[in-house]
Amino acid sequence: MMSLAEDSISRVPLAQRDPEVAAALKAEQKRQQDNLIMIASENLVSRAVLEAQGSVLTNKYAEGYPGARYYGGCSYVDRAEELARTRALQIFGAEHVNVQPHSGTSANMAVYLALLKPGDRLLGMDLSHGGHLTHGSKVNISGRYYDAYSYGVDRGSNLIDLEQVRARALEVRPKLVIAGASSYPRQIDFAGFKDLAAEVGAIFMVDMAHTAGLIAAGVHPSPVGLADIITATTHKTFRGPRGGLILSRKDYASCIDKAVFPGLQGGPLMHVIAAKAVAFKEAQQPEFVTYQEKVLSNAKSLAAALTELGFDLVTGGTDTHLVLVDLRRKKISGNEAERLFEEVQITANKNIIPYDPKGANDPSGIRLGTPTLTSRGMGSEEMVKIAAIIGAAIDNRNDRLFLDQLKKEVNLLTSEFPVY
Ligand code: DSN
Repeated sequence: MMSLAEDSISRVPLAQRDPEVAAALKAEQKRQQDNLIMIASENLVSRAVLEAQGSVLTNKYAEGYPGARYYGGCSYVDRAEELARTRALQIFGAEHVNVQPHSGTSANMAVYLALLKPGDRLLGMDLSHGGHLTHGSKVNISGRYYDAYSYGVDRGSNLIDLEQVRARALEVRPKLVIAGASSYPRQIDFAGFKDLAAEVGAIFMVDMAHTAGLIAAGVHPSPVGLADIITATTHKTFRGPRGGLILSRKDYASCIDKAVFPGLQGGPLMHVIAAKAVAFKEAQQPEFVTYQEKVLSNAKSLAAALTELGFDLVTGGTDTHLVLVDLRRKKISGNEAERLFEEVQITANKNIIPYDPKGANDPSGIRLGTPTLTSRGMGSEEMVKIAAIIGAAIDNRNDRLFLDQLKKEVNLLTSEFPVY
């Protein structure tokens, strides 16, 4: 291998320059091909998105915003960011967008920095009921720097009961009310949330990280026009590069932009912003709507097939891209199920269920999502097959030979639907 000194701007390909990292990348690509990826927050990006993200824009510093940067040489990255902003606004119909947050967490932190002072009160969905770490969990900065309170789901139905949320809001009197979740399989009544936030004089924020793609395609209700501020990620249902964004009304534009930069972040990841622009263009194509419709219909097929096999689903089903399975009736824990699925090459994550008698380290549920499988072109027929494999794996978890047979069935399915 040539030394860096001999070849400081290396033209040597990765496999030669760093065989160890190259091997890890190759193995990961094979893992993505060989496994049925059912992590609800993951997806597969297009080649075009990969290309933009792996581009020379990674070399550029561009602190500031298009037309007002703190560095020279920004004309082309300005173009990429303007394309991303214009397309995002067209897609969601919002008044303002900031496409610089490095992640959903950064987006949420920027909103809190913009709107709250340390110690101010916020009200978000309980993490153990399907909320998110950044919505006020005590182990997160959102629950440590702010006075965070939570609402949960109804004990009987496991649904968000707006009357209960309203009662909690009246009791807590928060400055910020957050709607949005990471393992809630149902639609959220954004209009109802808006009303209760208004009643207590709170700012209303929606974190639509999980459902952004569905919302962009118009197959899920949009919070735009209802929420004051909306945060999202671009890599879940949206199927773009890993990153975040913030939509807001015009009157919040300046404080949000100042909170993202210079408040929270320095130089934006311009290669990721270019890849976001590409993903936004993809989201403007008619095929994107067809794709998101299929994400939903696949989740419904999966839910129906699992129910048929005797699985309990939290809330009894889904209207989104995910199902949350309560495994207690199958006498297997979330950890055991996650490990068992891995043996047959299904990738999923253990998940706490509302009112879980067990803790987050070995919870009673598993979360299954359809975005990645749908990106591979799988449909309802495959969802039924996958549900059957899941059911058979759990029922025969101690039968090594049987599990090997199931793995072969998975191999057959994955080979029929190539990833890249
Ligand atoms: N960790 C993500 C998820 O899996 O839902 C949310 O940030």
